[in-house]
Amino acid sequence: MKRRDSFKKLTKEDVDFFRSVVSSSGVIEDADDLEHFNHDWMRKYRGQSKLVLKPSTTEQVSKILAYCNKERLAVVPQGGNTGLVGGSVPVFDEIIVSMGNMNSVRSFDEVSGALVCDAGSILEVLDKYLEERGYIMPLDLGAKGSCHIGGNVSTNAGGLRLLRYGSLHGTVLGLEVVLPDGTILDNLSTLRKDNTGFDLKQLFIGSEGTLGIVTGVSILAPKRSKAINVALLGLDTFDQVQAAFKRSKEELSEILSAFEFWDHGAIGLVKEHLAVGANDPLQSTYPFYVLIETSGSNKEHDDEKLGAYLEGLMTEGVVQDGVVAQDTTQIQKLWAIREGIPEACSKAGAIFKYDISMPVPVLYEAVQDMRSHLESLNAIGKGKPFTSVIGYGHVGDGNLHLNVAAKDYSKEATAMIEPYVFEWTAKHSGSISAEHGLGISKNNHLHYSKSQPMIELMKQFKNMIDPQGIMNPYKYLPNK
Ligand code: FAD
Ligand code: S2G
Ligand code: ZN
Repeated sequence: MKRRDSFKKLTKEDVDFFRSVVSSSGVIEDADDLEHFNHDWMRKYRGQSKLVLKPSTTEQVSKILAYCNKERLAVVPQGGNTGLVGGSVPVFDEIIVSMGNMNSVRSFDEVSGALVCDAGSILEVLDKYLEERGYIMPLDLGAKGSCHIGGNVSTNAGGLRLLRYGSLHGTVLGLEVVLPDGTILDNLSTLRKDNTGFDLKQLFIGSEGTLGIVTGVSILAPKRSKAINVALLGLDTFDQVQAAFKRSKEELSEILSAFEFWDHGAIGLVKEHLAVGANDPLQSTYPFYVLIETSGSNKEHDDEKLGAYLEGLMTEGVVQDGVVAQDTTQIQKLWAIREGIPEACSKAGAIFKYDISMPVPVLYEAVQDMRSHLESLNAIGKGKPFTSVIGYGHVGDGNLHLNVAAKDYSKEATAMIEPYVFEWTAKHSGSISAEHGLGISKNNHLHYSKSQPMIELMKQFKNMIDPQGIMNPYKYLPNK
């Protein structure tokens, strides 16, 4: 891919202008300091940005974008830089606008639970702020210590609590967004109901920095449950995982707050690479694991319900082993196994990540078919291009994280699994990106999940909002 000639190259005058807007502390030009911003979390994508701007106010963001729009300077908005599709780092020398300095809570309504905060607020910091007030963030991901709520909104992040609290399309009440020409859209409503015109905020949720910069978020926080239980189960087949899931919806019903699974390969990598691997309390290893979380208001009632559910599964042989966490420490230890899987994967070499959604019954077939496909190419095993294929994810969302470990990210290796994995997903009526978005790694495969008329309409909308194309270029929509 080639750098677009229509984008201006940065000049000293440009930098002087930006210094007049964000003062020197908000301007990063030093090559070593730039490294951190130019690399993505997986260290798979690397940009050559010469300038990072760190605005502290919405007005500063507005001035920056108005100038970039006039001068045709390309921009990449960056939050916690934990994205997994290459969306948060430049492709060439785009200016990075890092939101880290905009991290204040603006207001919190203790009656409704409506929280209004800056986009650069870290998810875990917000959750702690809410915990002190008896509330909880309606999303949780393994990246919570670094990711920003503005990045979560921009990627429409799913995560570990979607099963209980739904998607950001439902929990976000309003957004403050700066459009490419510097216009500030102030729609930071805290109303649960507002049926006055097109619901414009929805278009920015999941737009991955291609339509503007989210500077403020209004989100509805649920009350934090007093009674939390977590159980870890060992199972022999994915059919049993599904049976346990179906039963959990029937028998745990309103207190079910998470249902995560992982396979033997995933726990193997966690035990091989991470200390939290020692947290596994089960006596043997199993082909499949399930972590179930319940969140309710009455511990006794929940303990009884969970106990009856687990007993039923055990006596009917649906699960082979199981343990219920006895205290908060054990709860954290079990979650640490699940949340450690991405890091463990990244230590297994070059990881090809496929975040796909599909009907639950076929969820694990994607892993089995990928393995057989690589075996048919004689391409997996010791000394071969690929070393392992593992699966884990959010069963309740029909969301599989298919991770294929390889020796390197070579074109030959990529060609063995792409477009195979996208064709497989389309054939099984799935989506080629369930929650991580498109970025630079999935944009050219969008047609496997969206029709041409839909892609055309997305392009028209993008051109209307960002006619100069300066917002996060080369990504999200298919390149010509
Ligand atoms: P960044 O990575 O900085 O940016 C992501 C995208 O959003 C980019 O396109 C960027 O340009 C844009 N962007 C960022 N901030 C703004 C803004 N203020 N305005 C406009 N555009 C913006 N994702 C899930 O969905 N579910 C998971 O369970 C999950 N688990 C993860 C676990 C680990 C260990 C890791 C490393 C990642 C995980 N992710 C998960 C992926 C990632 O954390 C999410 O996509 C997250 O929402 C990204 O937030 P961020 O602030 O890091 O955004
Ligand atoms: C998760 C994280 C990223 C990955 O752990 O739920 O979204 O695919 C993933 O490793
Ligand atoms: Zn996930």
